[in-house]
Amino acid sequence: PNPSKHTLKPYYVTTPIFYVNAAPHVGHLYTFVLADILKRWALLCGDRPAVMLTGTDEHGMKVQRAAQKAKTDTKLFCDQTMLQFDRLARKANISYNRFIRTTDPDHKEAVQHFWRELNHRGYIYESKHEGWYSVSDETFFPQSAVHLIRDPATGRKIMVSKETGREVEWTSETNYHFRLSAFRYRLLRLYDDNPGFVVPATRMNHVIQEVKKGLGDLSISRPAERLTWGIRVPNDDSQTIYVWLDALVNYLTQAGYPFADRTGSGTEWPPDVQVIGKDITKFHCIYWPAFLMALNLPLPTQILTHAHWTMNHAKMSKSTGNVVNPFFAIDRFDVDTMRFYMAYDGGIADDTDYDNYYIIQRYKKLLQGGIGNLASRITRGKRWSVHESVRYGAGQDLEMEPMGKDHRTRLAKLRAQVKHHFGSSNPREALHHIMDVLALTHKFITHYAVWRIVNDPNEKAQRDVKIIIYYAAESLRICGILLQPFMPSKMERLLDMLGVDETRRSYGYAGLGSDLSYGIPKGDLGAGADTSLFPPLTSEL
Ligand code: ME8
Repeated sequence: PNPSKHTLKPYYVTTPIFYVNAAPHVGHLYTFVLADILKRWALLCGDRPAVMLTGTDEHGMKVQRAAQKAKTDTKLFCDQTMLQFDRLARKANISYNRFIRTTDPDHKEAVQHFWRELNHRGYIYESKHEGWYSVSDETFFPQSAVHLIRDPATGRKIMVSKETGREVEWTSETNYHFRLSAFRYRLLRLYDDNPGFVVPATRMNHVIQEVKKGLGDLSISRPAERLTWGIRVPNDDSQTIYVWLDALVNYLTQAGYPFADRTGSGTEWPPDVQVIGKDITKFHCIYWPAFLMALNLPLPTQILTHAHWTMNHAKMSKSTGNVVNPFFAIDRFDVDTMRFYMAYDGGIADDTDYDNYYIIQRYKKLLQGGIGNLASRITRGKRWSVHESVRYGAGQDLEMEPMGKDHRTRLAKLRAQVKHHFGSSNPREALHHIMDVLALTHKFITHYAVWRIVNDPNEKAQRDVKIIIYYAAESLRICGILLQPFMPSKMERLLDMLGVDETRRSYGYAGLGSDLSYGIPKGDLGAGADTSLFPPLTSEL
């Protein structure tokens, strides 16, 4: 262990905290998986500890109404749904450090402290507020952002948000406001100085346009008689803190806010990356940095906004109900298959339509037929020893034709390229890159037809076999190491099959020839298709 590791600021990654108004669906699984991959990647690179935060957003009108509808006590209702999100995180092998709930006592203290600080610095004032409130989005919309439509379900005329299509209700009340308008210039400076603050760039541009259009002040409390379910405004029991202000502070609560040191040094603050869905861009890319700026707190380095999973091209959503149950999906396809599918097909810029057909295609072609097939061919080969090939083959060349040279070059460059894609917060590109190299390895061994050469008693042929097996084994080992963040259990098994020592599975060993000690499988490989890395699927469609 590196002794300085513990004095370094940990890598800090967060997910949004999920509303507990309904059960999780595969859209939530996607966010979990993306954030978990980023955390595991940081650990794989091994230069500092890593912290991942997830949890549930339990206050507000939306949850209060869902509990009323279920005729359940609100806290009890939260306790029940919260467990489903936590259960999903565990089932999906999400390595979070804390599952935070906004009903946790330390969070409540952090929010009230945050409020007092904003107030102390003169950023809060009281005034009358009128506007259209969407409970579903937990946000006010100005008149220009709503329109009247006929509800297709009931035929009733209703007012909805133009942006989200969700129903809004007219609200007129006195409440507290945050001087968001005072931050317009500083926000634009932030975006200008940090073009990577919001990923992808298209969404960054959209945020800049929004802020350029102008920013009004933000209502940050509701009368307690309207919204009872929430944290009270300090020194004013008649008002409840707005659920989004409450929710955003969760990221600070984890780091131990209020900080002993003003900037939070000595903790994991600030986040290196915050993963969110594109639906909540405004809250994280405009309101959130403004809140932090108001208190002179360090800002997150990057907000990674991802696209949505759709069903028949409509956004999967709890309120609409067009959702896929992630528990069933994991039971059916296995956790690592789902993690793989989400990361391989899931969009950052563009939405993806969820489809079992593609899960099965990816499984058969890339996992079972690709990496699984390669692993069993190499590790179960009766007529060669991986161990011997590795010791012999390192640094040796076949009289390499372009095919072999290309393969070797790609292997040698792979880890740096994967790191590059992670550096631009693009695990999907990283994954595609790794899978492309595996496909090339497949071509490589097919091209040299090693199972034919092995029959040739000629000394040169026997040497060539070892060299070919060496390069194929290196591909599996390197890809196996680099794929660990995506498919932790399967890759553990693969590296065991290859006999890679547990202490040699980090980024530093992912170079070509970085480990020459492997090749003797750990444990019994088992026989038959059902014991292979990616066994045949039991059900197809
Ligand atoms: O917005 N595709 O909570 P939420 C991909 N509590 N991701 C999806 C998705 C889909 N179809 N549907 C949801 C909230 N998500 C607030 C957040 S943070 C301080 C407060 C994911 O339960 C996506 O990450 O509505 C989205 O941002 C998140 O779930 C919203 O979950």
